[in-house]
Amino acid sequence: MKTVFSEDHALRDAKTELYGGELVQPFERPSRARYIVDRLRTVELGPILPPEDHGMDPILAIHDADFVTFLQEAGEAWAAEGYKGEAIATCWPARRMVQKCPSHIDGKLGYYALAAETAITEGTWKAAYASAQVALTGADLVRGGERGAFALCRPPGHHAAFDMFGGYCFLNNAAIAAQSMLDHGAKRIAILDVDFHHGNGTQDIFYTRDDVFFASLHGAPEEAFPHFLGYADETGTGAGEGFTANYPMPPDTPFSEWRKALASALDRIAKYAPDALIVSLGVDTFETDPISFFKLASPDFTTYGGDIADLGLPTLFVMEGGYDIDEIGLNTVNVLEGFVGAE
Ligand code: 5XA
Ligand code: ZN
Repeated sequence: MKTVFSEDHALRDAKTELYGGELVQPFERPSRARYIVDRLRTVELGPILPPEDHGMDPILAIHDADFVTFLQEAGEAWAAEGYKGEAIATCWPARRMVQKCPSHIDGKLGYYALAAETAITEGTWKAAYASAQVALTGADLVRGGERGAFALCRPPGHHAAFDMFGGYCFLNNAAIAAQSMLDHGAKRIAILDVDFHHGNGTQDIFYTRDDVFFASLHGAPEEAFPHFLGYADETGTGAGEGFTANYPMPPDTPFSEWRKALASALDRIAKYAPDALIVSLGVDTFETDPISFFKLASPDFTTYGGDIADLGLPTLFVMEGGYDIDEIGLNTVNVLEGFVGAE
């Protein structure tokens, strides 16, 4: 299986994350990608290719133009203010307040942020742009006839909505790849989100549409980030009614239960009969992930990679979360090896 990867991911190197009331080293850090690349090389999964530049159009096909401009300018605007730390949102247009974007960088951050853990830094835009190009190049590979491809995206994307960033995400790589496939002739695309966290951004982007089926397996929102989306009764609206499927699960969910939810999601996807499948691949479902609460063990990742392959669809894996640095390479590549082994 081919992997697409950009060294520009390392430009996303925030020093702080607001976690438990402290500023800590971000869980989403450059070494995550290095561990995955090392494992890809160890098992010789296939060539690792650089992305091709598709420009801004595919990004603007998914995201609000003013939001994208904000992402491009926020690092500089923050520095110009003379603040000492990294750009973190501290106020929001909460209930019964005006939903209008202010001109001050503090107001802009609050307007576009869905959470406060994610600092914007000088290199963030370039890394996010490269990450989107990685996903687009992966989509090209699958369109070109590859049975499976891996877009090693960093920063991740599934929390990024039409006009919101947060949860370590800035541009929604999976959504951008899906739209690109549709724009190149696909009629229907399915996105399966197996990250521990609900893919609120992806759901938001496609919630009213019937040309993308979105299924997410995740920690129940009562207990887990992003907390305000991902309930089972969210099923789409308007033309999109019935094209979103959510599988929230409680703390300590073991693989046996998780796999039942996966089987149900795969069954729904098979009935949808998409032209291709995009997997938002997060391995923070791992039993010792530091910020999650499912109980998958390393061999389980291989098993479910095989389950996904059994669908028989052209499949693009897009990297999302996973923070047990020691095991992230093993678990991620186990999914891909499980997929390849079952083809
Ligand atoms: O998939 N999303 C993540 O792994 C980020 C979670 C951020 C929690 N504050
Ligand atoms: Zn996650």
